[in-house]
Parts: sequence; structure tokens; C-alpha cells
Amino acid sequence: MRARLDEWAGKRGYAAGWYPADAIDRALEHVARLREEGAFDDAFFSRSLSWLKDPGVGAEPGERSVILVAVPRPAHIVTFEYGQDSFDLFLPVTYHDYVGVAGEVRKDLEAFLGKPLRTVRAPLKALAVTTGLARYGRNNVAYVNGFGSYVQLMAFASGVPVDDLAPNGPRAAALDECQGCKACQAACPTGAIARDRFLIRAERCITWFSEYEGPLPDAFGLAKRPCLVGCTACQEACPVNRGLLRLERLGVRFCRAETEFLLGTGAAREAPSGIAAKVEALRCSDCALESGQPIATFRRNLHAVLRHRAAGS
Ligand code: B12
Ligand code: SF4
Ligand code: SF4
Repeated sequence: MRARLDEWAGKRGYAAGWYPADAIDRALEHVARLREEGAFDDAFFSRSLSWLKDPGVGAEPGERSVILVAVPRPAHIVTFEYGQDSFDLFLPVTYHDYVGVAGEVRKDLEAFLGKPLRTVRAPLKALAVTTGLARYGRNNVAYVNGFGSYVQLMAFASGVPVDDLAPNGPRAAALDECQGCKACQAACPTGAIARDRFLIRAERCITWFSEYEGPLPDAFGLAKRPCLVGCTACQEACPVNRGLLRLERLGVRFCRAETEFLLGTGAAREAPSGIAAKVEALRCSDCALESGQPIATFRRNLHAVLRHRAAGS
């Protein structure tokens, strides 16, 4: 069975592994233990990790195994005309079509195996690392052999039993390359990659701010790679990722009037015709329209980044 999964993944350029379903419990316990130890900032936990207590998280009765898939993904480029110039802004790896890609992969795998699968909600990095599919970098992102960290992780449960290759499972392991390296720590503009512990201080991470309403650190707009949401600094600084980032143009260009509408600075209060299709093409829940208007985080992030670009900083 594992051989069939390897064949499927190999043909598509993915990495994948098949594990007993209790691997999901181990990953959940790992995070729960950190919570009990008080490792998380309360605001961060309640905003970003409280879903771990939702019904339906983890394995369901009758599910015997979990398939983990790491799909290499590019970052995407979108162009905005603004002032006298045009600017290429980025959607970091995983932000374009997150749900769509996971859905396609599941359908493809179901067809290949001839078995129904259920998408599992779980802490995916902990799952990938504790099963041995990936390793943590000091930046707390998961690295998969040959792909670096530029992957989207996904997990699918099935009723098919599978032998545990490593009883008790491998422990969470860090990359060997992290020994003596602090490149990601030095590159992180907000000190989120801690000096005194392995777990990042996610409540300082620019990505965290950029995904929620509220004040945004200046560092978001000043980033070397200007992003519409998220941050790529700790991954791009990493020697293990060297040469692995793929960039793809989405072929979306917002003209001056459209950019002004998105920023709320133009005369147009009504959406210019055609803009909905362009925004839709980003397939990004953080850069969307709601009732014809850009959601607050989209407008705020775009404003922050274009203001700095136009000022030449
Ligand atoms: C919440 C969340 C966030 C939060 C918090 C991030 C975080 N580090 O927890 C915010 C909004 C900040 C965020 C940011 C990003 N995210 Co995010 N996020 C998630 C989400 C929903 C849950 C992550 C999670 O479980 N966090 C809980 C923490 C406790 O778990 P952990 O990070 O694995 O931490 C473990 C280690 O610290 C370890 N540990 C503790 N002490 C020690 C000591 C040693 C020695 C070792 C080895 C380990 C160790 O134990 C912890 C628990 O197991 C997942 C999707 C999912 N369902 O899993 C995506 C996910 C993790 N995100 C993803 C991505 C791509 C990102 C960004 C790169 C996006 C971007 N470009 O801006 C950044 C990266 C920021 C960073 N440096 O981590 C991808 C990661 C892919 C990958 N290759 O790892 C995921 C898996 C989505 C996906 N389906 O692919 N994210
Ligand atoms: S930059 Fe260095 S310390 Fe950070 S994850 Fe990469 S190898 Fe590890
Ligand atoms: S994503 Fe950016 S802010 Fe977050 S840890 Fe990495 S470098 Fe720091």
C-alpha cells in the first residue's frame, strides 16, 4: 500500500506518507502539552489555535490511518498600477487556492486508491514532523527532503489500516542544518524567532498581524519581498531553501482606477466593472471582496505595502 502511495506521489512530484491514525492524536497531544505549559500567548492561542478544540478535529471513529501529502507550491505575483508606476506584489507559497489545491489532491488520490478519504483538520506541521515526513527549521516551518519548506501540507484519513513503520514514532526533530545557523532569526524583522526557546513567538509574527484586523507592524510594508499578506523573510534567508522558491505570475494586473478603488482613495465608490473577476482570480481568502468592497485586511495590507513602495523604501 505504501508502495502505491509512493508511486502516486512520485509521479506528481509530491512527498507523501501513510501512518496509523493515532499519529493525529500524538500531534494534538504535543500542542496540548505546550498549551498546558503556558508556552502560547493567550491572544494568539484563542485567535489561531482554539479551533483545535472544535468537534471533528482529529481522527473520527472507524478511521484507521492518515495519509500526509506535501505538495510543492510556488509564490504568485500580482501587479498593481499605482501613482506613476506599477508594482509586483506577492502571494507567498500556499496563499493562492489553498482550499482548491487540497480538494483536487484529495479527489486525485481517492481516484487512484479507489477509496474514500476525509480531509483531516489537525496541526499539520506537528503531524508531518512526528511521523518523520518533515523536520522543523528553527523558524518553526516544516522542511521536506528535496522541497525545502515551500510546500502545502494536507492530511487525509481513511478506514484502511496500515502498519506503523516506527512504533512510538520518531520524535519532533529539527534540521541538522540549524546547528550553528541563525540566518532566519537574523532575518525576522519582529524578533518572532526566539533566542531562548524553539517555539516561535507567533504573536510577534508579521503573518499573524497581516491575517487579522488591527494594527500592522511597519515591517510588513518594508519587507524586501513585498507581500499582499504573510511574510517570506525567514524562509528566504534559509540556506536549505536556496534555489527552491518558484515564482509564478497570476496574469492579474489592477489598473490605476482599480487599485484606487481597492485602497478606497479614488472617486469610485462602486466597484469598477471586471474587478470582481480579477480579485476572484487571486483565490485568496485574505485578499477578497465582500459585498463588492475589499475586506479590511486586504485594503489595509495593500495600503501599507504600496505606500512604502511608492516612497521608494
Ligand atoms: C496557526 C498557523 C499559523 C500562525 C502560527 C504559526 C505557528 N508557527 O504556529 C501564523 C498566522 C503566524 C502562521 C504563519 C505562517 N504559516 Co501557518 N499555519 C497555521 C496552522 C493553521 C496551524 C499551525 C500550528 O499547528 N501551530 C501550533 C504550533 C504549536 O505548532 P508548530 O508550529 O508545529 O510548533 C511545534 C514546534 O515548535 C515543536 N517544538 C517545540 N519545542 C521544540 C523543540 C525542538 C528541539 C523541536 C525540534 C521542536 C519543538 O512543538 C510544537 C508543536 O508540535 C497551519 C495549518 C494546520 N492546520 O496545521 C498553517 C501552516 C503551519 N502555515 C503554513 C505557512 C506556509 C505559514 C507561513 C510560512 C505563511 C507565510 N509565508 O507568511 C507563516 C510562517 C510563520 C512561521 N515562522 O511559523 C503552512 C506550513 C507549511 C510548512 N512547510 O511548514 C501550514 C502547515 C499550512 C499548510 N497546510 O501547509 N501560521
Ligand atoms: S535559516 Fe538556518 S537556523 Fe533557520 S531554519 Fe534555516 S537552517 Fe535552520
Ligand atoms: S514569517 Fe516573517 S515575521 Fe514571521 S517568523 Fe518568519 S520572518 Fe519572522
